[in-house]
Amino acid sequence: MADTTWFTHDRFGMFIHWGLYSVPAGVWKGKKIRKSYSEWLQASVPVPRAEYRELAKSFNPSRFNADEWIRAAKQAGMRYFLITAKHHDGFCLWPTRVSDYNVVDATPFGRDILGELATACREHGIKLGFYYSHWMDWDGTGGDVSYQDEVQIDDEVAAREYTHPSQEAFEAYWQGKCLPQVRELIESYDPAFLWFDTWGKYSSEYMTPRRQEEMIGLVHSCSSSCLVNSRINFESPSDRCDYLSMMDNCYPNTTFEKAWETSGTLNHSWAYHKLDYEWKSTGQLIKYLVGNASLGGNYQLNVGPMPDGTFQPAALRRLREIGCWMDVNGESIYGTAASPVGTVEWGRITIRKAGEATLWYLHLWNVTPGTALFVNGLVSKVTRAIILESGQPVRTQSSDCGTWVSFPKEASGLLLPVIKVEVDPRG
Ligand code: FHN
Repeated sequence: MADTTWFTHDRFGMFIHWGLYSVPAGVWKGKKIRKSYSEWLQASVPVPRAEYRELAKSFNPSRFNADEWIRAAKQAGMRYFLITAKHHDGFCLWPTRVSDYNVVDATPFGRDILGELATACREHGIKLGFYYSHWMDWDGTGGDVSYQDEVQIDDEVAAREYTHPSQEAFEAYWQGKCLPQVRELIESYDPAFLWFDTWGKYSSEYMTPRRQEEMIGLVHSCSSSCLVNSRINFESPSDRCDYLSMMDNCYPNTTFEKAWETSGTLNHSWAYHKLDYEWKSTGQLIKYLVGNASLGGNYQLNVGPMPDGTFQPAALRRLREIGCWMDVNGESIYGTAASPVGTVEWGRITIRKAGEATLWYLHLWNVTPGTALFVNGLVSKVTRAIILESGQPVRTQSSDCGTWVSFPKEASGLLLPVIKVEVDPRG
């Protein structure tokens, strides 16, 4: 097992879904595709493989600037960055030696996207990770685990192309494409973590204990620090996974022994979908981050860049707003630990050790300004309490089973205010 200290400390990362599917962006031949995730285009229409591959000729993100992406992540308060090196369609964002179905050999763009991002991450001190679709690869090399339960296939050619592979065919893909590419990714870019993706009943059929061990063994033989997530087999992950990944947009209400994270979307689709307007509010997104942190978990917020390589204005605006909140409240997130008293009805709690003292960060979600909230279980002596954003002192009063903390009326305009309470455990 690798060391997850940095991961739990950093708490917040950016997830990117970007590839050939970003070009049609959820609309194929004038019609909105059936599946609401635009990256599922190939399966959802379904598009015969040869026709789908033609999309590579129009992938030319002339405005892509790795530095701008990583800056946007950093300014949002994110400390790590994760991108789809290869999604289910099998297309690769780096010049893999294993297949010419990649950004350098098959597109007019011809640049190593992962390489440029790795450089920008290094320069900005951001940890880099890769999403690699290991069990599902629709490129016809044997990894075509079917999605027939998810979308209806009524095209004869596509139906013939996309059926569950035999174990022999899958093994050929596994040995011939999947494992060599994972090795290549680690050897070329030295990622801090890998994010594998399975769900549903077929994951155990293909991600057998033997294959999981083979993958984890390979990762560890190439890197002693690269983390592996549990969605290598969501149904039954190996104990050797370093951290747990929840299902998409799932926010648990419990703590876990291992490091864990939720990956969530800004709107609905993971990749850019031109008809997706289901944007979550900035406040809601911050609540997901805080909620997970209060239970010892991380949050990976996804952006689907447009085909020209830029982020949508609606995405950028949210990232900037989250960044403003993190600028003043970030210490209540980074390096904090789970609430010692679980969840509370008025908000969430994170804590941090500071020498002898313990800092309690009270995230006020449902407190009327001008009233007080009760922190049940906070029985040690409070030495100081302030509104984190402004530094304004707030009054506290102890009782046998907890502490009353006042929330000043004039702070009513703050977005998701945090009160920092310093506690002397000896008191
Ligand atoms: O099918 C994928 C989906 O496209 C996306 O990549 C998400 C991210 O967690 N994972 C799968 C669905 O759970």
